[in-house]
This record gives sequence, C-alpha cells and structure tokens, in this order.
Amino acid sequence: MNEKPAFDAPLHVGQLNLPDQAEFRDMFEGIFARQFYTNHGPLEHAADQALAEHFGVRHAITVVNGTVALMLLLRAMELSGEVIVPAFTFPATVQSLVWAGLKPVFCDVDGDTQMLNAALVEAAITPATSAILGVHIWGRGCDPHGLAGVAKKQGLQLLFDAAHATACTFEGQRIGGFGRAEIFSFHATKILSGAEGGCITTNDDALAARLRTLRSFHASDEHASGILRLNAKLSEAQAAMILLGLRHLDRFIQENRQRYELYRQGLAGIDGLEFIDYAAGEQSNYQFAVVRITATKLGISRDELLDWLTARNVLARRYFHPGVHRTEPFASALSTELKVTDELCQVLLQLPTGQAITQDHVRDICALIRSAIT
Ligand code: T4K
Repeated sequence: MNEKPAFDAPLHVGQLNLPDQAEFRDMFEGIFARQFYTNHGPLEHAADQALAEHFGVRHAITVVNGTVALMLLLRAMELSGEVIVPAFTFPATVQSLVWAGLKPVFCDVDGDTQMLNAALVEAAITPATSAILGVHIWGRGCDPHGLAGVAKKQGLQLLFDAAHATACTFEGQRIGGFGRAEIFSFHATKILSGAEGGCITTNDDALAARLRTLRSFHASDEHASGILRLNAKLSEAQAAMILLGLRHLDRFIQENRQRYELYRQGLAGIDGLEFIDYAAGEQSNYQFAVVRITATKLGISRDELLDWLTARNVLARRYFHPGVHRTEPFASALSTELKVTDELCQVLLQLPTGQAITQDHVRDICALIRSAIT
C-alpha cells in the first residue's frame, strides 16, 4: 500500500462556501466607517430581514450560532419535562436540550429517510413529553406534516433543527416555516456561512418578540419581561458575511450540486456504495455528499475506507459517529434500543465538497476510492 498522501494539502468536508473577498472588504469598510460593530447594528437588521424573506417566514432572529439558537428557542417556548429527539444528529441538538433543563428522550429513525417519523415518535410519547424536536438531516425534510399531526393530536409542541437545511424544500415548501419554529446554522462549513452564526425562524409574533429580548441584554422595542436573557447577538462582521453569502447562495448550491453529480458519475456501479438521494422536484443545498457503505458487498468497511482516504489527505468524515446516545452521560441512562441509528453511525461517510474542492479533485477522489476497493 502506498502511504504517500495522494494530495499535497488536505481536502476537507465543507470547505468552504464564501463570498468574494473584495465584496467582503467593501462591506467591512462600511462597518469601520460607522464605528458600529455589534449590538443590533444595521447589518444585523438587514440580515434578519433578508433571512425572513429567504425562508418565507414572518420572523428570522439571528444569533451567534445554531447551538445557541436552539438553546434560546427551547427556553423561549417554555418547555418542560421530556423532549423526543433523534440520536442520529450532531451532539449540539441534544446538548441544547440539556442546557435548557430538558430531558432528551431518544427515538430511533426511519431506515429510509434516516429521520424521525410520525409512527416512531408516537410510540415514544410518555405523560412527561412536552415537545418533539425533529432534525432535517442532509437538508431533507423530517416528516413535517406527519409530526405536526402527532403534535396536534397529543397536544405537544413541535420544533425543528434545520442546521443542514438552508434553501431546502419539503413537498415544495421551503424549510423554515414548519412546526412552531426552526433553527438554522451559519457555521463556516455550511452552505451559508457567517463564520459562526445561526437564526431562528417562526411565524409566531409573540415567540419572535420573546426571542429578540432573550438574545440581548439591551432593551428593544419588542421588550418582553420575565425571562432569562443572554448575549447571543450576531456581530456586524457575521451579518456582513451572511448577507454576502445570500447574494451568492444559488451559485454555491449549483457548484456543490455539480460536485455531487460528478461524485455520483465517478462512483456509479459500485456494489456496496450508494449515495443519499434528493427527491426530484425538491430544492436541496448539496452541502453534504453522503455515501452509505455496505462492507459485505464493497469488501472493506466504512472505517477502513475512511482510514485509507485519510492517509491520502482526503479528510472524509463520519457524521454522526459515535451516536450521541453512545456518549456519556446518555449511554449510561439509555433504556431503548436504537437499531437503525446504531447501524447508520457505522455505515455513512461524507466526502469532501465545497469551494475548495475542484472538479479534478472529485475525479481524483473517485479514482482513489475505486483503487481502494480493487
Ligand atoms: N444541529 C445540527 C444537526 C448540526 O449539524 C449542527 C452543526 C448544529 C445543530 C449546531 O450548529 P452550530 O452551533 O455549529 O452553528 C461541523 C460544524 O462545526 C458544525 O457546525 C456542523 N453542525 C457539523 C455537522 O460539522 P465539526 O466538529 O465536524 O467541525 P470541524 O471543525 O471538524 O470542521 C469540519 C471540516 O471542515 C474539517 O475537515 C475542517 C473544515 N474546516 C472547518 C472550519 C471551522 C475548514 O476547512 N475551515 C474552517 O474554518 O462540526
């Protein structure tokens, strides 16, 4: 086996989707000229408005990152007791529940969609359940209508972690307006980047007012009293990046889609390596290029392929591994089997994508993968 890296520099997952640096410099000159860097500056207001328009909702409330968006939302919704959540997610989804003083109750996911569905959630409800927290994995919708039906029937609140789902649709409707509220992430590795950043989207005026108060120590027009407050404000620099990212979002998506399709072509016909599909007619952001490895057919396991690629500077990732339910303190308290989740954590692999990955890189990565399995 040749251990020399196939690429001189490492190729990453999610690197990166960025605006033109000249545009960023122009925007930054404005920030310096105004001498106003944070505390609800004009760019934060503009980002709130532009994001509400983008997501097709009455309110987008920007904050420092997606994790804090979820922490604030859970407090603002005044939930208590248990919240049903998948373990097949980034740890931040579950940690936010703990920060909000809630008990995460793990529910297994559907093997086809890799997400919660109405039947699975209904079976996990107990008298202590107050809400369902769905996660739109890989930008595909997490059964929003089915979960809304269960929530209504059982008198539960419904919210979504849409960290992966900027610019995506479910049955033609843009993700952002489902449940009582949804949260998004604008981390550096996301299709829309503020370096760090996030927002909460909702059509609920009272909830939006409460969130605007909660995110800041500063009194605002929407001042609402009686709840905890935090400094979760977006800086003007983050807002500038998000506004510029929105300007170029369609191009970022188009370019990632080309990478995704090139991967599919380059890896077509390999028994034991399947791509995660996007339904025809839906909009997706192609932020991730995800494959599922069946070791018995491919001849090597997901982890063996990962190690082989890593040794050659192709830094593929295994989201999500280990499953949150296999980490402490959750593992010791686990009382249900999560068979599908456990399997998914062993078989999925995310391939490098984003602006730093050229079409030639994709072709070379495909050739490397083919050489690993022959
Ligand atoms: N809910 C879900 C479902 C999520 O997936 C996430 C975050 C959240 C909630 C919470 O949202 P945030 O609080 O993060 O806004 C990365 C991202 O940091 C994280 O935002 C994302 N999900 C998760 C899926 O991926 P890590 O720990 O894998 O990041 P890291 O630093 O290893 O970076 C991934 C790759 O990107 C590396 O190969 C290096 C490359 N990279 C990274 C950064 C930061 C760059 O090339 N440049 C960079 O600036 O979590």
